[in-house]
Amino acid sequence: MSLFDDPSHNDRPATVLVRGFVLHQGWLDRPAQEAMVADLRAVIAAAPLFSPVTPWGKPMSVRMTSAGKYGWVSDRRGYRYAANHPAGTPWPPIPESVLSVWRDVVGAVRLPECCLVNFYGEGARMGLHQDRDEADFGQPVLSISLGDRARFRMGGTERGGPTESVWLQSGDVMVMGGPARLAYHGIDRIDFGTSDLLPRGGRINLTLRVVD
Ligand code: MD6
Ligand code: FE
Repeated sequence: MSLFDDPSHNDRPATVLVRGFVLHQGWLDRPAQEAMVADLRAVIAAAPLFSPVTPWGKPMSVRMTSAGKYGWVSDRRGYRYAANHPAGTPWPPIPESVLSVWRDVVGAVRLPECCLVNFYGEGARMGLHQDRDEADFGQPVLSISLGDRARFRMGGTERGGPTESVWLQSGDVMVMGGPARLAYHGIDRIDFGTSDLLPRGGRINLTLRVVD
């Protein structure tokens, strides 16, 4: 285990570059994380978490919802961006606390149109995938981690190539852009109960994307 990779090391460096992924460790302090969780509770009240299935009918272990112009959904009809929650209602707006991270980190002209909210309970994981349902791969994807730490695996743009992994902890912000924009990535596992941010444990990951 390297210095950068040790979750118990209390002198974590602020920014780490791994395979083109830019990881800002500890970007959000505890009060900012708590404020964001409160905003996300309001999002989830308006657009409840649901359990997606893959196009092949396999249930995913994460529960999801979204905020913004589009939400990301998966069901028997496939993966896609949709203007409405499966219940038929529009997605709530992306909270200002979340947009401000995008402004501060990406500093871009365009704002994200989708904030995907993934909830990982005990045992949940996410298989290696590419984020490639967006129109402009020049726009980065930004992710925010809240709650229990998770093992994030990163590869290259070809499936089956070499990979590396890092721990993502509560308050960490990751940017996937440039040559890494189409890299394979996923969550091997979460270390359930390693954070007390969420009262019943688990992990929330937000991914922010420009879609159109
Ligand atoms: C997760 N993250 O951290 C899953 N995608 O739970 C992603 O799938 C992801 O962290 C694009 C960019 C950054 C990410
Ligand atoms: Fe992804």
